[in-house]
Amino acid sequence: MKTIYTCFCTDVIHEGHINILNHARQYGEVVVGVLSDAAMIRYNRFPTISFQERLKMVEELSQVSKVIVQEDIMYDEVVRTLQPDYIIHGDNWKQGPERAIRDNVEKLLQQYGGTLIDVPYTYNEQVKHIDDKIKEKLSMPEFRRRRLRQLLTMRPIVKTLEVHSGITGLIAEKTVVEHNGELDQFDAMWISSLCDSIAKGKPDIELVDMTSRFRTIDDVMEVTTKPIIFDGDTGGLIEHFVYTVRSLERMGVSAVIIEDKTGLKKNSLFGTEVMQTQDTIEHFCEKIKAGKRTQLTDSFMIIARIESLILEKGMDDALKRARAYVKAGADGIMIHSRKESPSEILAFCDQFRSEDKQTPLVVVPTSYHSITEQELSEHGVNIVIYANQLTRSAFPAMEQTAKDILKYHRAQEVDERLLPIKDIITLIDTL
Ligand code: SPV
Ligand code: MG
Repeated sequence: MKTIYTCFCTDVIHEGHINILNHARQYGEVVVGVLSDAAMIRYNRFPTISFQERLKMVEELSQVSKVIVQEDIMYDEVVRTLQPDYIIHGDNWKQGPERAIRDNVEKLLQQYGGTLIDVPYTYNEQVKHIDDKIKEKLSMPEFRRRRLRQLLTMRPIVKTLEVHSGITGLIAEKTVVEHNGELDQFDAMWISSLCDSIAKGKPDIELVDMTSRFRTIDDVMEVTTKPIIFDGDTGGLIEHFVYTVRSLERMGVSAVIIEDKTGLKKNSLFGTEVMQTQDTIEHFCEKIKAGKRTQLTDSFMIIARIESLILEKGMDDALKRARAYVKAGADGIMIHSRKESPSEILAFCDQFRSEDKQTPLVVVPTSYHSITEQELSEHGVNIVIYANQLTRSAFPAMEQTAKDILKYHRAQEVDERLLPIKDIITLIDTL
């Protein structure tokens, strides 16, 4: 009896999967791998049901003889242990980043004369409808809110990209890359006060009001499913902050980060070049406590951001504040720096981690951008936020285009570096 293997990374079985299984059955005994959650979220949708439920769903299929767990996106381990005569998959993996997985399988099979079978991918109204329903479920407040906490247990470091509109949200949502045989995507989105303000042509001084900031969240939420970390600036007055917490929680935002500054807030990247006042430990702890008392779900996180290094108050002050904020109930600590070297951030992380193994650590490597995610993770960082790179990449491109149209009195010279019209009109999903 020959063995035929396929791997499922789905939380619903539809006619496309049945088609693959019916095909597979003709070749021999069908073994199905269920991709682990950790592997699935590297390039695919976040699962809406538990891994055990996904396993059971596949086990119940009559065409399936055996179910195994596939721990990795690439098939090396499975092929080594199972040595299937055939591997079967929908032909959709011939395009896009998933091609790397197909290449991996092809190479592995060649080593011992196994055969790869691509069956035409099933995509019709019904499959699209099932797809839409899962996406809708993932975007619901309950699902989305708790996803950040889930990711913190599943990812070595949660990679977060700044977004400030529907279109930037779609970039964070949909971008998947293949590099050196590895697939990757962003885990979460950051609604930056800086970039939300810049998009509106305003300074980052808590001038853009909460109603407008919530509008941005809503625009992003309408077209995405990934969790949102909201830059709450100082959180404002304690009496106001509690209302913000409730609103964010209700909307399905996963976390708010508030910084320990008071009075007229200026962007941290100005450092001590402008007048900025740090809050007292006591008052900021009161704000954290008030927020924690107000929130209604267990999934929402209030993360305390420490500005001591930005304001050159020293490492001891930063660590003292971290301890106090955690004691006050903060669900995470963000430590910020505007130095080009990551050394002070790493020193903070090492010391903090030696005292506290649990509390999530968040960093924003804008100025110390040479550091890699792996290095950060090795120093105990759990969330990395790329806080403004999308805005900073779009602005010079748009400005140059405006300049060139003025220069040449026509658009031909700029056209070759623009997204083709066909691509821009198909970028957005239609219902
Ligand atoms: C933001 O993105 O608005 C931030 C991070 O608060 S920073 O600009 O580095 O202060
Ligand atoms: Mg900000």
